[in-house]
Amino acid sequence: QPVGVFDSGVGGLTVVKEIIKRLPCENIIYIGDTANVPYGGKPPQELIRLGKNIIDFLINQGAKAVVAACNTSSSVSIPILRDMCPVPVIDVIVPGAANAAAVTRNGRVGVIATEATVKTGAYTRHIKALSPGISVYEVACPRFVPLVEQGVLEGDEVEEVANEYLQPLRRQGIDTLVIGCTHYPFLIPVIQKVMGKGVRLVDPAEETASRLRATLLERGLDNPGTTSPQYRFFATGSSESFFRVGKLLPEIDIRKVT
Ligand code: DGN
Repeated sequence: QPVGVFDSGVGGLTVVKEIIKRLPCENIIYIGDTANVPYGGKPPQELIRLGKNIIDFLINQGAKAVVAACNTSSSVSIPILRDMCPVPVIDVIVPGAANAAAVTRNGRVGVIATEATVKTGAYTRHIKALSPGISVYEVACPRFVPLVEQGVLEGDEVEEVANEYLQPLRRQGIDTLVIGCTHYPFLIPVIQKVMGKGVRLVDPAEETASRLRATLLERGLDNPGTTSPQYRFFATGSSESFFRVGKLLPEIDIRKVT
């Protein structure tokens, strides 16, 4: 049985990469909802409807666990859909918040994410639940996702946009920045350049994959025996950006997107 992973598009592949590192024997089925990307500006009811369709699809394909490799879904729809789901659902917000709370030294944490994620305040809530003294500064970066989906990952335009979004965070004196959208790790070189070396970037994908591993082990759902795991990729709309952007992650062998 595969692990099901979903995102609005190509961003969730940055989570798949970490899952493969920690769970090299698991089969994975991935769906990018490219017919509806970007999720960031959509209202909650719409995100819940889309999330439900995608989870149903993954369950029908035999998924034994679902990873919401999308911060927007994790913050908006998963809290509502999780209880209706017959298999464990792992989100990216809780792991990302835990990681950020653990690594900050000065108690000032920035979060960059989509508008929808920022609106929920989910990162602030989860970080403060772990460590109430931490100050959290969340900034929406709506232009990042379209750039990544187009495969524009460096150059003047990206730097200009990154400066516009990130300079206010620099002024807050944060020492930790949560990459709160699974598309953004593709922009890490530019983000790190603007923030400077002193700011630690936290990619929630790492802790998410660890938690998936722990959940599978706990429930006896892991698949230690497979020597050649199967990866299947689906897109609800255009699959073009999968090939173009997905190919930039050498850890993932994207041969076929249905
Ligand atoms: N990759 C998604 C996230 O982590 O929030 C959302 C991207 C989008 O569709 N705006």
